[in-house]
Amino acid sequence: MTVSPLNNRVYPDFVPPKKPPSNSVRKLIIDTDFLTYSDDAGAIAMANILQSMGYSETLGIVSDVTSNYSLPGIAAINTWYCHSNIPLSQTERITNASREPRIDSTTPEYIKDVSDSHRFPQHFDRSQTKTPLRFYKEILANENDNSVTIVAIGFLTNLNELLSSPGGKDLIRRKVRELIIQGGSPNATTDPHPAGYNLEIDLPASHNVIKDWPSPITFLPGFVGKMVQIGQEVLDISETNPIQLIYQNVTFDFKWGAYDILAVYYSILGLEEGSLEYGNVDGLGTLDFVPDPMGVVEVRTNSVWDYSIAPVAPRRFLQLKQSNTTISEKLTALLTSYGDGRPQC
Ligand SMILES: [Ca+2]
Repeated sequence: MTVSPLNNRVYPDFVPPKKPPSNSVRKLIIDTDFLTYSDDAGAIAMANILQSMGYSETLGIVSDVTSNYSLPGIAAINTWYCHSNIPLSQTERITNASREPRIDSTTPEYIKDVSDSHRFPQHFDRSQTKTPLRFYKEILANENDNSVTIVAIGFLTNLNELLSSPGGKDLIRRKVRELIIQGGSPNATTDPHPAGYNLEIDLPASHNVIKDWPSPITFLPGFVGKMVQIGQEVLDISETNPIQLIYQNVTFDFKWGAYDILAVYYSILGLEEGSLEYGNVDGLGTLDFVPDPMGVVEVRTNSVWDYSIAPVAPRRFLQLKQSNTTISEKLTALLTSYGDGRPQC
C-alpha cells in the first residue's frame, strides 16, 4: 500500500516509478494522431500524470491529424489532469473527420463525445493555436540546448516539415536531445510485422526523418508495444475522466497494446526506470524500409535494422527488459492512480 504523490490518497496497487536522475525533469513535446485509437489518450494521460509527479513538463502537444475534434479532445484530457494551459498546435487544414480517413477503420468513434465541452470541460481556444512548424520553432528556440525530448506517437509529417524548413535542421541539432518514435520493426524476416501504421501513413516523411534527423532517434517497435496490454482496469476510473470513455469504446476484449503509452513512459523515465533496454549495440545501425516480404497489397511496408548503414546521429530500438505483465501492471497503476476520484486543481 502506497500513498500516491499525486493527491496524497492511498491506493493499494500504486507503485511510483523509480525517479530519474536529479535535474532531469523531461521537457516534452508530444506529436500525436489522437483521433482513432485509445493509446494516444492513455499516452497523453501518462504525460499529465508524470508531470503532476514532477518528472516532466509537457511544453506542447501537436496534433498530426486534420480533425476538428482532435485538439478539443486533447484539451479535455489536459484539463481533467489540471494542466489546461499546455499549448496545442494543429494544421490549419481542418476537417470534420471523426476517424482517421486514410484507414478503413472498424474502431468505434469516440472523438465527438470526448471533444464535447458540455460533457468534458476543457480550456481550448482554436484562435490561440499555432501551426506545427511555427509552434515547434518557437518552443525549441526558447529552450536550452539539448534539453527537449520529442515523442512521435503519430505520423512524422510535422517533424519532416520542421526538418525540411530553413534553419530547422540546425535548430533540431542544438535543442532536441532525443526523438522517440512509436513504430518501426527491426527484423522483417523473423517479425512479419510491417514498419508500422505510424510510419506508413506518410512514408516519404518517415524516410526523410529517419535518414536526416540530426539528433538521436529511439524507436519503440509496434510488436513491443503490443506485448504490453492495457485495458480492463482503466474502465474502473472516474467516468468524469475522458480516457475512461475512450477505453470503454476502443479496447477490444478490454485489452489494447500500450504502444504510445510506453513510448511516452520511456521518453520521460528513460532506461533507468528498468522496463526497457536497447536492442542494438552502441547505437549502431539504423532502421531501413524494405518491401513487405509477404508481397501484401496496399502500402504495407516492412523494415529492418541495418547495421551496415552509419546514421547521421545514434539510432536505437527498444525491447522489453522486464516481463510484459510487470510493465503492464506499472503502467496501469499510474493510469488508475486517482482511483475513481479526480485531481483537485
Ligand atoms: Ca498514436
